[in-house]
Amino acid sequence: MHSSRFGVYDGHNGHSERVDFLTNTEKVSSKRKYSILIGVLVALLVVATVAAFLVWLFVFKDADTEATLHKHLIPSTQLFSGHMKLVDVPYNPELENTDSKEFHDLSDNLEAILKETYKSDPLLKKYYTTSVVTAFSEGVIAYYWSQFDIPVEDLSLVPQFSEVRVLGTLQNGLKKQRSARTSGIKIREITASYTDPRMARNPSDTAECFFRLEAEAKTNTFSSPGYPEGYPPLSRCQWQIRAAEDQAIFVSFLFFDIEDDCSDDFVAIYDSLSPDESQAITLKCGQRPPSNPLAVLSSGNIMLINFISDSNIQRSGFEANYSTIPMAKVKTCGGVISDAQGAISSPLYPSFYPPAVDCKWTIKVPEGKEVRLKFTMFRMKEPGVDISVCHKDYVEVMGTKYCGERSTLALTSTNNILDVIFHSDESFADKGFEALYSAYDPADPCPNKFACATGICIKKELQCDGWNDCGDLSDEIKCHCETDQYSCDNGLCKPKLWVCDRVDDCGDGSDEKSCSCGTNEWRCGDGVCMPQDVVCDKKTDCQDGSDEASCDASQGVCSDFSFKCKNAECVNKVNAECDRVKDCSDNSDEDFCDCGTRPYKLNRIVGGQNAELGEWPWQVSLHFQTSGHVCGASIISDKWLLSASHCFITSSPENRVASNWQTYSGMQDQYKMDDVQRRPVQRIITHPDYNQMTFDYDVALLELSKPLEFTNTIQPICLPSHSHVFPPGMACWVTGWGALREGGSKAQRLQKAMVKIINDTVCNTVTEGQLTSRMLCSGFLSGGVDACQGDSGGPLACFEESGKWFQAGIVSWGEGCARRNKPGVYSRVTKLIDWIKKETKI
Ligand code: 4AZ
Repeated sequence: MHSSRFGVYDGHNGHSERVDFLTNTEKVSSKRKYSILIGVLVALLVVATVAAFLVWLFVFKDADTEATLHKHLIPSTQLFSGHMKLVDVPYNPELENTDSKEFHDLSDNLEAILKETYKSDPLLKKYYTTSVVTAFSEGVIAYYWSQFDIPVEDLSLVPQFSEVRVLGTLQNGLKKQRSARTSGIKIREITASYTDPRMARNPSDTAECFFRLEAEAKTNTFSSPGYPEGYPPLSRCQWQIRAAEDQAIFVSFLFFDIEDDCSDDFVAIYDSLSPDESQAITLKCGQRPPSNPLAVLSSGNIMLINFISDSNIQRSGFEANYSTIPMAKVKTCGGVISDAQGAISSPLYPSFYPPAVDCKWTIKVPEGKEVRLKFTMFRMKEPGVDISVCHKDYVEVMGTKYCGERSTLALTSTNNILDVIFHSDESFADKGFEALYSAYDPADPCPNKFACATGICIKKELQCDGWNDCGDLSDEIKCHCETDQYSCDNGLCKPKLWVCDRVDDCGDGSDEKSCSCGTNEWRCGDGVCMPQDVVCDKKTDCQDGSDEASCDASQGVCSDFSFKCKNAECVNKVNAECDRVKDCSDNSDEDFCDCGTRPYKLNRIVGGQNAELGEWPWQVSLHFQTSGHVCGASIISDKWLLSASHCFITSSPENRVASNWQTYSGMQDQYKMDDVQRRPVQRIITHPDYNQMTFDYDVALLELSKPLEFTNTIQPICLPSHSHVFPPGMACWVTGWGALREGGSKAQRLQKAMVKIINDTVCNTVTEGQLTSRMLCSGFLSGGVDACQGDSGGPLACFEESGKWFQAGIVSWGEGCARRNKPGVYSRVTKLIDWIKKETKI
């Protein structure tokens, strides 16, 4: 039944024939001989077939696979670029013109020298293809690249094509040339560094995307091909920029929108006229908001910009301004400062500092005082730099070098003089730094304030509040713990409610140390111990559902904590939706996942709670009649916003009328409407179970009269599934234009605050039993950070490992704002998601 067509019974007919044949043997003997002959022939045929098969298998098949293999391998091109300093060659401006005879004569000559030099190395000689001199600048400096092509069969040799080998060969060649004292061009210095072959340009090929620009004091503009409609795939463009000898070149990108993966598309900028890695200023891709433009500066009077695109993803490209800045201005930095307070910054801050600059500031305050230096921005990041050594660009203060990216850096001097040294080398530049300095009295460093060990001053109330305000914990050690506080092993005091909540609040684990449950017990997320067999029994035993949250063993079994696929399958994995892993067989866990991402690359400024443009692209401001901003909301699709019912169900029936509301998406500043999309509200849907007394089911949906157009600053946030877990201790962000303090006025600029998810038992205790399962707490029991009036309806956004932002809560209520033991209460989106989906059909 199972295998009747293809299997072992196939020989059945043959067998009966053979029986027939045998039964006829006695009848005709000649017929028998004839049969034997046929048998032998058949046998020979079989042997021949087998032999042919074996020959094919071992000889031709291998050859065939090798050929296929070669088809998949591609020859390798190794490119090295650099510059040469020429001796005794007078500079002729005609050399800048690649069509001139002067250019051709000199470049032909140099290309021949390069070719000749590579001959001394057997490997380089064998695979050498060409060298091209691309430009000359004062000095005289010649810029070149050399190409080596390695065929597929020799790919194993590729690692031997190193910078050391190429440079070594070139330098040996120069030495020989010098000692031979031959006539002709003398090369004094040469560099060679490994270069992406896509960067090689041939100046004589006029069809290529190649531009020569002359920078001047007046600003001029250039842009990528096809801007702003979109650049074509496989673009290879180059801009050679030159300026007068005493001028540096400043390029500022007004608009920058390149594919996100820098291995496909990128802009590479060099402090040279060759794409020499050792003189790269920076390499960038992605999108940049106007608040964080890319602006770079050369150290000399030349700059090279390469634009490479490989991908088919259509992006607008870039538009850039270029101009000159007198070299004297660029390189003049540092000096002696004797003001009591002020600011210093790296040259041209917040533009990139130029390569190859050194500055020294000597801050001198009156005798008896000391200097405090607080960095408000510090970014000097460079690939391959160990930030404990900082051997490339750095800031040096009191013998210590600082580099990389730092969010909190504050230093104090030991006497009345503080030297600050800034150094940038030839390659890679960055934003640099900005720092505030001030004089202080060492006997009373922070009048009426608490002095952190870092030298900064913080409000007295912040000392011993369980929160690290100084940044180095110095405000939290040597504290006398209050009765409601737990005394950590490291001397910190933390609210007792934080003990055994699975978050290491002390930092040394002591608040979570003695909380383990018995050997046969399971510890729920809220610290409660349960018998081990409650885990994955398809029943929720822990209040936070942690006993059922990740049950691999019960794969496919559906519980309240499973992700339910569209085809009714269940996935028992924590936060399966939109995690870029296909868990459902119909992939429905990865459907509708175009959400929760920020298109803009953001600038990270130290401290401050002002949000950056595009940082929270799902945030919406709801304006009521002529009152201006009243509530927040979040974008969940192009037609729907999510907000809180209490914004609409108030004592005034006017609040329920859709036409009384306006929505503003893409807004950062309440008084700036650039790129903001205003949409009237078509329909307000409040939750039928919303309870005005308890704030239970505090959720509302706003249908827009016209869909939003998603942009860099307008994007939807991801909604969590019913089973999504936001564990206690998770750091999430609340945003809004609400009051800056309790009873205070509303913010003009969008504010952001990091708040931590608080476990439900603690939350229920501190809210005196007012918590329902449709609510969650987030904030700090120590107070100080919270949502406030006017933030209502806005999102509590949490960043998941999958790289997407999910909305865990909707700002709902709280006792005052930022009070101790009174965290913010939010509507719990996971408990309201079914209603949201039912109403919006998203
Ligand atoms: C309000 O009145 C409000 N601290 C919102 C949030 C909080 C308090 C009040 C939380 O809209």
